[in-house]
Amino acid sequence: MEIAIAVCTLLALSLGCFFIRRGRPRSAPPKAPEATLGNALSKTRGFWLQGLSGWVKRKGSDLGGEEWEALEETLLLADISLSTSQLLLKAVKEKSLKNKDLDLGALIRAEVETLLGSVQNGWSLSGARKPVVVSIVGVNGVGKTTTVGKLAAHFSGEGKKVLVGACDTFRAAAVGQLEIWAQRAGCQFVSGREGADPGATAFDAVSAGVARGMDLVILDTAGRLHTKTHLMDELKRVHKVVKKVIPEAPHEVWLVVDGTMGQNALVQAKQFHEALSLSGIVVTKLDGTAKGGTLLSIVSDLKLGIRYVGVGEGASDLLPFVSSEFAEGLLS
Ligand SMILES: Nc1nc2c(ncn2[C@@H]2O[C@H](COP(=O)(O)OP(=O)(O)O)[C@@H](O)[C@H]2O)c(=O)[nH]1
Ligand SMILES: [Mg+2]
Repeated sequence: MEIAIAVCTLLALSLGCFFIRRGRPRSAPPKAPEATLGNALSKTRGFWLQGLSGWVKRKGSDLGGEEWEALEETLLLADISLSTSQLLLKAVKEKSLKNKDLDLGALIRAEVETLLGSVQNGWSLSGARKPVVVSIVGVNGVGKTTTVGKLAAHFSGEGKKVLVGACDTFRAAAVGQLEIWAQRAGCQFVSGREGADPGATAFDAVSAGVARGMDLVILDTAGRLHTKTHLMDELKRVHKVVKKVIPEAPHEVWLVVDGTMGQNALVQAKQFHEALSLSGIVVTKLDGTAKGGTLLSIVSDLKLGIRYVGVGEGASDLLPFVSSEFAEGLLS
């Protein structure tokens, strides 16, 4: 008897659960946030607004010397170099005396935008030269191959003829990784054998780019530490070889830096720029970091434009850099 009651109770309970579940509206799977600069900066913004929370509503004209120093320290903690934070605050101080009504939050945001706008950011593929050769350089693991793949997908999607060259011939896996991106992007692909000379591969890729009438040739190079002189020399050689095909090439040399690295990204940018005379920067992994402020120092200290930012691992997670959007995303 007792067993029968227990079985009936269990049955009733499970039936009840079944109907309650069915009755409940199904919740939609969580939607990934849209790939925008503002969304990618959410962690950095949180970090900045937290650090600056005591300041943003204040007026610059009310601040004493020690308070300006404390504000400078706050900016240093937000991954801004000393020279950049001094430059920024000097301008903020001057403007706050002229515009006594404006609070520090508005003034800092305006200065961030001015500072970022002082260089040429973003990029467009102009039709005048054909093919345009872009060399992608940087240390290991920063996202070079992924960026090459995203760029190929973007410009192929615009109807441009794109060829990618796998000059990272140290590892077979690196060549294979780029080949997969090229297949997905529907673009052309040139590689050397594993262990082939990266200069020879670059030569082949650019020659094929000319012969096949490509609009854009993107060279993916092997990662190297900025401190290893012989590896930096190798990159110089790769660029020299490319000039045998097109004397002005590579037209663009972009350093990819990992946005999560903070001030170390600035150190890398300085040394790569000294060795190779960069024409622009791509900052990746901005989606997962609170260290987006580093970007300001790269622009301000090195006068290098930010071409694109990586905001995820997918093909469409590459955004052109727009200084006003960045300033708003940082401090809105
Ligand atoms: N979250 C995120 N991950 C990225 C981004 N760019 C690259 N990655 C990841 O970083 C790792 C290294 O990328 P890879 O392109 O192989 O770096 P490489 O060694 O410089 O060529 C891979 O797991 C990529 O998926 C980005 O913008 N955001
Ligand atoms: Mg790679």
